[in-house]
Amino acid sequence: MLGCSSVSSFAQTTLRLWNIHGEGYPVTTAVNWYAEQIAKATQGRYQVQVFSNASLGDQPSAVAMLKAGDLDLAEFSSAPLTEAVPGIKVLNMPFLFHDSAHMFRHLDGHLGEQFEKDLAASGFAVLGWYDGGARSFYCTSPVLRINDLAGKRIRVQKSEVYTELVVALKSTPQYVPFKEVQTAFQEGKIDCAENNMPSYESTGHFRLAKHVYLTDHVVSPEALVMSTKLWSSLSPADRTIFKDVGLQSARYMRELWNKRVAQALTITTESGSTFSRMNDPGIMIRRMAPLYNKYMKDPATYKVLLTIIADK
Ligand code: BDP
Repeated sequence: MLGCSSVSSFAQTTLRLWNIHGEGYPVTTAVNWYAEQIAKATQGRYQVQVFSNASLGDQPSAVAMLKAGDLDLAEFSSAPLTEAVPGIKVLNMPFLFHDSAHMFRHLDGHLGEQFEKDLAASGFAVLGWYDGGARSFYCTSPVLRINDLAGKRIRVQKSEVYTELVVALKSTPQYVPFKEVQTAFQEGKIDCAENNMPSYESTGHFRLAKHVYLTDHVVSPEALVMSTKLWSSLSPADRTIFKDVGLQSARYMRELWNKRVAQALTITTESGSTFSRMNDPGIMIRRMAPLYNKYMKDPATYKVLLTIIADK
């Protein structure tokens, strides 16, 4: 947080917000909107400076910076958050949420409150849950059935659940920072990656890995967060402003998201990507048995899993 006295009678504080995506991506549009609205709602007492495109470092380092108080705000996917807070690991579990609507029914309710408490205890004050959509695999060679993924080097985010998921498919996980995936494809270091369709398109991965295997294996959220260090220094009135505007930005982001998914499908199809949908999800779900067994036994996750499964 940079405190600087302004020429006017009140102090102005500049906050730094980290974001991995480029201009025009739903997350970027929503956090830019957040910055504008915070300036308005606080009559300029707070200015949020948005650093997009991971210009301040990759996601795991941004998580560390936020925890250390070197960053004030960030928009993270659930993978690095689950590394920091084991209780929310279920947010990356394969085939747990059917779709974003199912996920938000939980996140906008009791479960979301519980996750927010867990995250706050680890240094992240959640201001809004954003949509991370449904993730699928895409490869440099055709994938028509699950067994075609076996033996492939698949790029994943550095996270326990994603690693286990790929190992359960008899593939090799490769940890590559998001911004380096394109080069890894170009240099032949990976055969596949997995992501939602807006990221597949916005990163240009679709030009290098044309074969999409539509599995929707993980439906997960992202979150706009503030460091709890900063949060606890705010007045109650300012906390309300930061949270309310955060919730509004999340609603805005979710609307933008749905449009962007459709747009990404059109762009990638027109450029020659091929899509094959997994015919029998049951086969992949059965492959995930080691993960379900593990997290159903883990005291940090089993209650949450049961709550979601009970309300499918
Ligand atoms: C994108 C997320 C981003 C992640 C990225 C990844 O929006 O936060 O860093 O996936 O796979 O969908 O690394």
